[in-house]
Amino acid sequence: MKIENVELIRIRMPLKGAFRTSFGSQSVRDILLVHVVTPDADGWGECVSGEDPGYSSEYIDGSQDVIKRFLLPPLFAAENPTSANVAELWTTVRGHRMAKAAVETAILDAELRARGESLGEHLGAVRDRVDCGVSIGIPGSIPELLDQVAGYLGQGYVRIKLKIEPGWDVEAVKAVREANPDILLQVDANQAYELADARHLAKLDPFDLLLIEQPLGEERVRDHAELARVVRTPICLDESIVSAHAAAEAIAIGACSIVNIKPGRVGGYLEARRVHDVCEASGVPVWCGGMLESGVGRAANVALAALPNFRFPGDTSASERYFAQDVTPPFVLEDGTLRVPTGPGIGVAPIPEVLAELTTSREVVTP
Ligand code: NPG
Repeated sequence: MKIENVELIRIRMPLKGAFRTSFGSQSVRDILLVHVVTPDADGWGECVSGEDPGYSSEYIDGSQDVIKRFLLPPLFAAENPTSANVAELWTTVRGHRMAKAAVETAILDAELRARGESLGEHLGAVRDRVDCGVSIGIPGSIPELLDQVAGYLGQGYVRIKLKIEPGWDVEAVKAVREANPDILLQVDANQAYELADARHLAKLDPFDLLLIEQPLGEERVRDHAELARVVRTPICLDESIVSAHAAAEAIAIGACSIVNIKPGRVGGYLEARRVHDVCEASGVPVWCGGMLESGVGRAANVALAALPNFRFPGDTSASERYFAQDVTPPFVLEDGTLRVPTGPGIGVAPIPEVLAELTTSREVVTP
């Protein structure tokens, strides 16, 4: 498909409350939207890299630079760039999966809009609503945490995820579990522990957690397999799983029994589907992670989460959990679920006036 130009739009979206994790605290999202313009249709993608390289090595200014200097030129030079062949056009660009995912998604969205097919249909969605959980950052105190948990359960969220780090783990989990004996509960450490903490992490076992997510470093895949021998709570990997190949290897050595899929982290929705398939073939359930996306990224995540092997509720919360004003029409929680968009492509687009209001910079890249 011929690409006329690509707009790189930065939007500033204040979060309703600060979101603190073991790798930092965020109160505003600085989001890069990729808008691909073709003669047949426009397409949108959201780049999920953070303002700083705290979650992974990617960061938003770097992503924008890579897109402009290394990802777009081969697309403009290609005869017929499509979502199916962009990966081949980028074989000389190592890593930068979040940047690649944003551009690939915008191209895929344009293709699907041009032929009137939804992303859900394209990926193989099997349900029209997805179960939603909520991820709670590290708060100031246990009473504050309990209040937040009660508030989200009251809104209908069907699963709670607590961020943990050394010094904020067993006590917090115990308090939440005692106050809510029957809820689906899980924790996420974002790499904050060492294998030497195995016995300490095993203290979470009595609290019947669905899973513990990425307790050890991204590259410590074998150590996760060791940890899984000491801890009874199922180990889920996030940061370590950067591709379908990485998923297959981690599963093969027993490093995880559940996988969090984030399309940005693996380089796009097509690779995300391959991760899904590899896990399914191994009997490993997956769930959809979140990166505090605007409605643009959320729409595509919800479509992905409708695939059959997404067996746990995702970090796919409603727009109002994050923002006073989303850039698209808001995603609204209904009975603990979000509806999978059915319109062509990702099924939503930024509302022009809201987009204009939130925009902090706009760059048009032409062939
Ligand atoms: O609801 O989108 C959400 C947030 C879910 O906890 C969440 N995301 O490590 O998984 C994570 C974490 C994250 C947020 C990671 C922002 C990177 C950036």
